[in-house]
Amino acid sequence: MRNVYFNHDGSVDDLVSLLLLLQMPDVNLTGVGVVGADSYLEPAVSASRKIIDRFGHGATLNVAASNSRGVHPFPKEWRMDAFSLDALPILNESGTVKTPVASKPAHLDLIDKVQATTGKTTLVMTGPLTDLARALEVDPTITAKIDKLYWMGGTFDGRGNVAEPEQDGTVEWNAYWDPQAVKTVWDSDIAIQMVGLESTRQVPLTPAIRQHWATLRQHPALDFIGQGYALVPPLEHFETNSTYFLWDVLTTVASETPAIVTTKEVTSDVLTTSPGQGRTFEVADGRPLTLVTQVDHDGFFARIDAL
Ligand code: AGV
Ligand code: CA
Repeated sequence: MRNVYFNHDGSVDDLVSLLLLLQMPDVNLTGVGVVGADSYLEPAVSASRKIIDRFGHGATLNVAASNSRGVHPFPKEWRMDAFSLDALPILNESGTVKTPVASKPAHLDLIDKVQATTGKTTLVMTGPLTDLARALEVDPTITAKIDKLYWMGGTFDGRGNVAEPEQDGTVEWNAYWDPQAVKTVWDSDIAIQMVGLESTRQVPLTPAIRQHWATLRQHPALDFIGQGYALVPPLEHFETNSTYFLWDVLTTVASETPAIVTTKEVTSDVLTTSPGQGRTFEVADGRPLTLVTQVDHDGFFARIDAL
């Protein structure tokens, strides 16, 4: 069993990632933190609690709400999805929510859970790195108890996904929300596996994969996945700013099933000045990390079905 602490930011693929972590037989989920970055905080926390109730196989967890604030806010239209997901009937059948909210904010909850867990903890983070950066400032000794960080964010190919003024098109959104947090985590000695846009571009949401999930909707977990991904636009005729990829789900599944990805070691740094704030780039003598480069597309989707 591997201890995993999950910190996410409430978009559809973040919440599907939570569901999948709860299905992994070799994962002992020790805690969940939620930051209202690519979501509003209240519905993202609420949906997380309901997912644990409905799909957690009796896991006794609580959900920590973050009080972190970003530098560059996500578009409101994207953040609204958490309200729809939280309202899906499949999460609201029982009419009550059992999984409690943790007493401390997410960055302090992360410290508490990592320190209280016997052995090391793997961190899976599918939003900005703010809570981890703040945790490192409060208690730098947590690094001794962190096995590895799996992070969805950044990109090394110069093709960002932030279409906003005052940036240069090279930056990924989770890094852009809080560039300094990425730098703080890069300056720590935590081992990092990074899933950036060069690999997530290989797993777009498509009408075909939606259709596949539709045929499996007699399984409640796959029904939930299909309902969730009905809220966001697929890659159909051409890629737009809103086209949805399985960014976070790839990160989460690759943390448990490494065989679905190919990786390489890179050394890198993070830009914290404008334009290009949040850009991750390769540099000799930089911070070492493991970068996911290629995805076994069919193996990845098959693993989701099997969980
Ligand atoms: O940059 C990818 C990150 C992932 O953690 N998020 C969405 C995933 O949860 C931000 C994002 C980029 N493009 C988006 C995003 C889009 N078209 N819709 C919603 N969120
Ligand atoms: Ca996310």
